[in-house]
Amino acid sequence: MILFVVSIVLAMLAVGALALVSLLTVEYEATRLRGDELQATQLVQSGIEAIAQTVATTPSEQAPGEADFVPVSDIVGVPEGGTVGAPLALANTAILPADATNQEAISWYIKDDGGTDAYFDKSGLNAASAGTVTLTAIVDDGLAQGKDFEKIFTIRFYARGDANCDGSVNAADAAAILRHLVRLITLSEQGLKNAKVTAGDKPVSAADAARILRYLVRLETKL
Ligand SMILES: [Ca+2]
Repeated sequence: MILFVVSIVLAMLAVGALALVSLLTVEYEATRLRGDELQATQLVQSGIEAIAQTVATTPSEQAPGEADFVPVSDIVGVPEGGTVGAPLALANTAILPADATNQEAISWYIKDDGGTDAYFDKSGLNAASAGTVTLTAIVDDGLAQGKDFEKIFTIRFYARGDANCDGSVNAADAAAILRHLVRLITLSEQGLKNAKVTAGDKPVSAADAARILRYLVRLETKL
């Protein structure tokens, strides 16, 4: 009987010891895993920091010379008006800023001739009749390598004889010329160009007013 009791006690002790060992093992394993997890987290964190550091210290990629590139900001000096039959030179246009990297010639295209039958020749822009011409000006690689600068311009062409620039040619234009000559009014720069309907380099005179009147009564077929 005593032996039996001892056996039971021993057995219980053994089971208890086994349970304790199992418990300790589980605890140890859990601690080890937590350690691994912590280590892994630290590794990830240091990796992120290393990448961040690399990004911060690596200069952004630039093509050679790109850092010094000065983009075109504008094209100036484009005339706003012209006279039918008189080529309008675009030679006085300029690219801004003056130190823009790309100072290549400006390419001009007729975007919309506005019914003027406008065309370019070596003298400049020509229009066969009055109206507004829309031009596109392009500087190749003006903004950056492979990126053009582009701007739209409108140029109004006036008929020859339209001294007062009102879009039609009539007796009022002849009168305006005469009034300008006696300094009652001052014709605009464009008006003076339109008013010059006689040949030669002489300034606008009464002969131009007379020619307009002759044209209006069909003594002249064209101005
Ligand atoms: Ca007029």
